[in-house]
Amino acid sequence: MNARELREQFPILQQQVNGHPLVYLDNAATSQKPRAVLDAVSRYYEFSNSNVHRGVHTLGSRATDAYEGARERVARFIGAGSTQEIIFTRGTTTALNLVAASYAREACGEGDEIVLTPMEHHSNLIPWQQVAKATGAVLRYIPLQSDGTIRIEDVEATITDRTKVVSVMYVSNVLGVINPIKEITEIAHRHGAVMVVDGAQSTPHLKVDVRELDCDFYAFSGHKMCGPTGIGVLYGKKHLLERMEPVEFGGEMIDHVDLYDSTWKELPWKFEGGTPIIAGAVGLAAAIDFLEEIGMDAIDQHEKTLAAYAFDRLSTIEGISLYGPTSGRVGLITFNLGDVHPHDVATVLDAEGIAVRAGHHCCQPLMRWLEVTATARASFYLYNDEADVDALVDGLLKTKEFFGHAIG
Ligand code: 7TS
Repeated sequence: MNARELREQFPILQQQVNGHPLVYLDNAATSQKPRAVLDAVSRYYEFSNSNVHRGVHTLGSRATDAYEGARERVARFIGAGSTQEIIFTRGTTTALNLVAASYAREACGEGDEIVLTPMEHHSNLIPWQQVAKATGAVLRYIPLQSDGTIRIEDVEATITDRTKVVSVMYVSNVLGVINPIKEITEIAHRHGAVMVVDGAQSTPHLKVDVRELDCDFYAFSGHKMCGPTGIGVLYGKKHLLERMEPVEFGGEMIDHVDLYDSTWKELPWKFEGGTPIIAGAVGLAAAIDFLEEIGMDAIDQHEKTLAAYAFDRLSTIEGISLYGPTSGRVGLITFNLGDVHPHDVATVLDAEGIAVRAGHHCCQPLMRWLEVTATARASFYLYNDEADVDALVDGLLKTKEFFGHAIG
């Protein structure tokens, strides 16, 4: 896999920013889109655009075929057993909220437990807080080791027969750790709980097989994996989705409507009220084609090698703090440079054309656990290479010079 060659397929990455070639290292927030995805979306609008599932006319059939074809593509990509298990959503956040509002509100009662970790993104935290408030369920947290990893003994000790839902991120957007989802799922199932996986940071980077993980629900976003914004997926096991009530009601999701009562379509459409994100689904399918042509294993390997290189190079900068484990991490590195505020770090880097993120990364409880208010983060994707890491290191050395007094 040649990252420099791949980069040529991303028009946005060809520009200069502040007089420097753009070094885009904010991929955990959103990835850039290759020409193949941009073309698929514009081709859809130029050739097939219509509403789905209702038009008898030719464009209506083309749009429906494109939309339902995208669902098949997604099902194959994550190893789902059936397209009925693939619900298109706006993204990970909407998918997790759907499980919380539909499944968990029904399944949880007073004193039942929902198990999370302190590293969760707000999108996999607040929906469960809301369920707890509404049902009287209690939130319990699997503790973290000092390097941010999870020990199976602690998972065993936290999940009990009162646990109804376990919801954990596969990959942390701050620590870069890969959580032992398969093992956690096995423990959750032993206690009769369902396992929800926040796959926002895993699906773009690792080969995912939901049946091998055996998780009950799995959520991810298209925009972090070369697809458009506004499209995401909730995978759910069919027998659970069948039991669940929709949370959005209206057009597209109904079967029969009376003045005083209505019935719903079958899976997956009962969860897709309103005109769906058709062009988004088409773009996501094109993104999956693009990723699989390169190969998820090759992408994973490339990013792990790059992360190790970045970890080594950044470690040599005096005064830098790197968060998360030293090995077994995905391609993102979260750091602070002495007492310099991460927003200042990001501003100096931006002047050099280097895009990194600074802030709490939607993980305020994890920031408290790390005893910081914010961090900077460089996150890589398939088009990044060692030259980008070198540019980052040079930029950080400049930042250090600029704020020399603040670095001990
Ligand atoms: N879960 C994780 C682990 C995430 O990293 C994100 C987004 C989400 C959920 C929410 O995804 P959305 O597509 O529904 O917004 N993470 C980040 C980030 O790290 N920086 O910006 C967005």
